Amino acid sequence: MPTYTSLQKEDPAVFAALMGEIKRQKEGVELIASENYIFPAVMEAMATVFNNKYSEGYPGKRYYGGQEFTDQVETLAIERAKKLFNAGHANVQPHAGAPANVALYFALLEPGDTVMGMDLSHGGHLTHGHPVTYITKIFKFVRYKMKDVETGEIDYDEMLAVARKEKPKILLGGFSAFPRELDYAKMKAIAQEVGAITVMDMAHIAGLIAGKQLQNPFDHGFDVITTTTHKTLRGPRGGMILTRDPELGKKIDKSVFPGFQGGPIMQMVAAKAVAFGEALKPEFKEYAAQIIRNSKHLASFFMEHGVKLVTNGTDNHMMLIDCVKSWNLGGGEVEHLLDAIGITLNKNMIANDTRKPMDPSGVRLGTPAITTRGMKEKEMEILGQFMLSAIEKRNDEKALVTLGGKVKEFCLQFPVPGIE
Ligand code: DSN
Repeated sequence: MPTYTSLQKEDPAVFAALMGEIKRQKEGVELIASENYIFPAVMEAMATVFNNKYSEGYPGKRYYGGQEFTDQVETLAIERAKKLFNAGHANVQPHAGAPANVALYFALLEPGDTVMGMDLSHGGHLTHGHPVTYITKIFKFVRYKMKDVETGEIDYDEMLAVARKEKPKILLGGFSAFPRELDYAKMKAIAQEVGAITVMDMAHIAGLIAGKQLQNPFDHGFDVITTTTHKTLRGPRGGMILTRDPELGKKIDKSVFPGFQGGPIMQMVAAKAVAFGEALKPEFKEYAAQIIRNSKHLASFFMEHGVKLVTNGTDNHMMLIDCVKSWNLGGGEVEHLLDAIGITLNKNMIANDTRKPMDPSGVRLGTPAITTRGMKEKEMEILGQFMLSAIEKRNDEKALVTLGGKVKEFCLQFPVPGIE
């Protein structure tokens, strides 16, 4: 672990908060499906003097001098990203996932154009056109949904019917709360019929695609992929846009800079290069496979113990529990209860939820972070049992304190990379 000597001396208040967070991460179980522990080498790359450099433009075409090494590092990130996802073009400058998606909309659309994405209550993401986001003032968003919430099957017939009617310019795949795979080939066929560009926001599953455990949308003819780099990929917080089409690549580059962003955050670009290098190593495939094995195992454990999972299982790293059907509790209550014993997950709306976003029926959980700590199937059962015990003993404060102690003791056996 870094020593943080200067930080401790110059800013004890921030140092104290950092020490608190390190302790929290070591002693607790991280089940938020979008979170992970970054590779130690990625963390080192983030805290570097690349921060000091302005590098507007792209490698070989910058506005300021002194770019020998920023060009090197951005080129490494681009080439590794292309290799990892079998893409022809990569823009590694988006500061995060939301800016990547917004820059992409502006690259491909005119104001008033239509995007068709997954219904937000069925697992879609805020940046796919939630009414609270400003992009909905500029573009129109229409929806597709699951046909069967018991299996998670998307209603592709309805998708085709709506696409014929609405003529979207983009048919968008991707989600933040959907435990199943999309049928990319079907989506591509629908998009082709109505003349739409196919885009997949793979943020949640990027590491599972990089590790060859889930399908790559490019293999089914998708035109563009957007992603974050810090979830299953274990990279720095940031975004990326990939395509195989050189003309789309030019539009995307122009949209990211100068259309939407200013200077790239070059230490994050360096860290992305390191993360992609890690994901190209053979052992990353085994890591990605273990994430899914853990997720399926925990899902089966829950279902064997009478817990109702939305879509009755999972194909990826995450699952959604219907807390009302499982225990007659709200998702917020379950989140709060588990937080108290050191297990972190998030309340989440479920499909056709009758409750409100701040008090929904479900919780979402995922296995990327616990897999990074080295936990396997046996540990999934221990964790699942901790959760069920907490729910069973929710009115017994003393029992919960004892349980919290056991969770901490269990966690400390699995070091967090980079802060051992
Ligand atoms: N906040 C992330 C998630 O939890 O899915 C994505 O925006």
